[in-house]
Amino acid sequence: MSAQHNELRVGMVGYAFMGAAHSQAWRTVNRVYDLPLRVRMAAVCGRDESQVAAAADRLGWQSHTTDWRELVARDDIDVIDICTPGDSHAEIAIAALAAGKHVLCEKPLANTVAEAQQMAEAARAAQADGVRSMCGFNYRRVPAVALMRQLVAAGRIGTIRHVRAVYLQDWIVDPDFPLVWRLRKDKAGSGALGDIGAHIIDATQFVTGQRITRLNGLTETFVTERPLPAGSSGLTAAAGGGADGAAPATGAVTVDDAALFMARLDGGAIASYEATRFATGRKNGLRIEINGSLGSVAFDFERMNELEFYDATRPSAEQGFNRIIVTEPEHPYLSAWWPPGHGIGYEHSFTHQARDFVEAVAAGDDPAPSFTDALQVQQVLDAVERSAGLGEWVAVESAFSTAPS
Ligand code: SOE
Repeated sequence: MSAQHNELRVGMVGYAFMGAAHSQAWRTVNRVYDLPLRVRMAAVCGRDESQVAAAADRLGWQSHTTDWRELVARDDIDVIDICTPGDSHAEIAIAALAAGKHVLCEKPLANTVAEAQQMAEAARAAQADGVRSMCGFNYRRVPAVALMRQLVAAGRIGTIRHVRAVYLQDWIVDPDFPLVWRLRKDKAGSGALGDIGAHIIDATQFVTGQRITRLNGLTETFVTERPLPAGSSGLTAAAGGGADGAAPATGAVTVDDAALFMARLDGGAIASYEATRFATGRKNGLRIEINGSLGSVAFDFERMNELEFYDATRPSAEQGFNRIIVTEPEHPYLSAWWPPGHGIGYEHSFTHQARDFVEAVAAGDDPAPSFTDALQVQQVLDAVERSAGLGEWVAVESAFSTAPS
């Protein structure tokens, strides 16, 4: 970091949905929280010169480039923020860490366990030189989810029996939705499983403090062929296409549309998970419920400023799910925002993520979730795909079973 100016100079690679969310966070974090370092949005990187120049202007970046290697090599950049599709996470993160840059990398960490292992090893090696790294599982930074963890950690629901989590979307229900990168294994690694299933895996492990050890899963691809997007590169048409007005060329969907699995956690809980892009009518329906011996907590992203808490220790005549409005200053992250009852949104979780990252870098701490935490999520994703292929229970290889390096 630029010590003389107490600045943290960020270079971001990628500027689509996640790049826009991260840009909003970098723009606001110092205006909302009193932090020891001031973020400078130094540069944004993208492949197309005119598009990345427009993105720099729209999102508030001071400069732009089309070469991420140039960004990594600059000595006036302290942080590389990776907001690209998963097929480039490993190459960019490993180069950035080797160059002594702190790294924030979007989820899932990588497209394969092997890549995630290389990233986690590179992060551990860089740690010795004070280089910090974090994976961007933003939902753990929704205040109601962080409050869920506080209640569970305080024993308010007792021994955890059940973990129940779904992440439901419907943006590709239309078979004519084009074959975008999230539907290609070579770009995304997996489909709903890694894109949104990773979120509920991380969030439930974060809330419970327990890790998934064994699971039995299935995946499904409902629509196996889709029209190629305009200007597709690197794709071979599966059928059709051509200037004669025939049906647009199509390409094969090579990832899951939906994934379901049941699991055992290392603290004794049993769990069910569902991630799908075919839950017609559910736009971003992330729901988590944890049932314990003394009560339950339940979160629904469609009501993200609320948490339901059932306290079984209350007199039976008073029992029922208590709807906590999570907007009090004592609730996680909320002290910096609005007076009670006003609420916050999806984008605020990214500002909370940026705050935690900046505070950790300033303090010389390692932010969470680490690349090793994210590697463990990747191992769960891999186990679901192995189980789906075998049709049986499989063990989750654990990132934490290896001896600390
Ligand atoms: C698409 O499913 C997506 O943009 C995910 O990639 C994000 O992680 C999620 O927060 C919203 O939906």
